[in-house]
Parts: sequence; C-alpha cells; structure tokens
Amino acid sequence: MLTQSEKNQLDTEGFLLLESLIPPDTTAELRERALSLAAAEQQTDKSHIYLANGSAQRVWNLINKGKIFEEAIQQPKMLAAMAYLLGSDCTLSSFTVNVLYPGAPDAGLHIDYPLSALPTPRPSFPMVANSVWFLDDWTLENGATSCVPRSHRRLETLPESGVEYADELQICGPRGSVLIVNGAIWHGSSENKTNAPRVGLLGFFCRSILKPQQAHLKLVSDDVISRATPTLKRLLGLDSLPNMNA
Ligand SMILES: O=C(O)CCC(=O)C(=O)O
Repeated sequence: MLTQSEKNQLDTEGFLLLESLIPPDTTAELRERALSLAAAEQQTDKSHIYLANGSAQRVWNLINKGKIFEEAIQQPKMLAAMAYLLGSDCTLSSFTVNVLYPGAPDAGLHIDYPLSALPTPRPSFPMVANSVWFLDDWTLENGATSCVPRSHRRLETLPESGVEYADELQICGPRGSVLIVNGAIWHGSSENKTNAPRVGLLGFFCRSILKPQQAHLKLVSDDVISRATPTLKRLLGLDSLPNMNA
C-alpha cells in the first residue's frame, strides 16, 4: 500500500507526510471528541497536563474512549507505513490525544520511548514509529511538529536540549494529514503562538518483540475486546504468538 517513493522517503529521510489522508468529517469528529475528552479529564485528578504553565495535555488509552478511535487506529495506509517500518505483526504502543493550548512552548527534540534508554549504538532498523494525526492545519505558528531529516541514522547521539539545529524542519500540512515518523528521528512539537489549540492524535507503534507503552489488555474493556476486528486484536497484543494459543 506504500509506493516505492514513500518507502524511500521513510528510509532516507525518516519521516513521511500522508497529506489529507483522513476525510474532513472524520477529522472534525475526532477533533471534537479529542477536545471533549481533554475537557472532561481536566475535571478529574487523572488529567495529564504538561509543558510550562500546563499548556499541553495528553489523553491516554483512546482505544477505550470511543468507537471512532477503534476505527481510526486501523486506518489502512497508516498501518501499511507501520508494517513497512516495524513488521506486519507490529503492535500498538499507545494511542493518545495531544493538545497544545495557546502559548505552549517548543517541547524540544527527542527520540521516542524506549529508544533513549537503550545502549548505543542504537539499532539501525526502526524499533518504534509514531503517526501524528493533524486534526487542525499544522502551521509554522501553531506548533507544527519539528523534525531533523535523516537524524534516525545518528545511532550514537541524542538531540541536546535548547540547541537549534540548522537542518530542523517544521512539517506543515492541512488538517486530516498524518505524519509518519521513525521513532529514532529527532522530533517534537514546536511553539503554539496562536490563540487556538492545536489538536492532534499520536498513534504510536512498536515491534511485536517490545513491551508497549500502555498495557492495553488491562486497560481496554471487555466490550471493546469482544467487538474488536482481527486487526485490532493483533494491535492490542492479543495474538502476539498466534500459533501458540491453542
Ligand atoms: O505533537 C507533536 O507534534 C509531536 C509529539 C511527539 O513527538 C511525541 O510526543 O513523541
């Protein structure tokens, strides 16, 4: 499902923008749902607020928070990109909302969990990968994801905090686009200088040999599991050893 040039782009640059992948009505519904979950969690003691002045928020475990997210995480082209990078048996590591409220500062560049904890040189093949779902237009002003092309080849070093790299780019695009990043590429959200929230989703995947960031099988309800498609079951880790569950 990926063209050869899309595969080459992922191999060489470490990221791929799938422009306008999600239909406008689905994008709008995902955005509305993401913001209402974020608002509801702020009324509890479980909300995950971060960055200076509480200017950003995550909502975790989306698979358990609405059928629309169960469907979204099975988006075929996005999954084809993950299968290309991580193998066709790859699993979901986490699925979250990421909101940058007005004034959210640049979050700094990083590589994804758990790569920064590994000894160096890190593996030269992808271990984890993220899909960044643009539920708003991603612009230079509202915090479009930054990344340093080809940095997934730097197996010994990590980005230094506070340093601006000359080859750092902000990836802009229309709402409904999905940015695929090899988790080893140096990337992060940038400053939201506008008066509106920048709303996104992060569908984060790992090779099946890795422990996911979230324990889906404990966190996801029986209802969701019982209606899950074979693809969703595999993403949640239910058949990680398909021939040994008899
Ligand atoms: O929201 C974004 O622009 C990127 C977030 C990100 O890179 C991450 O949380 O790993």
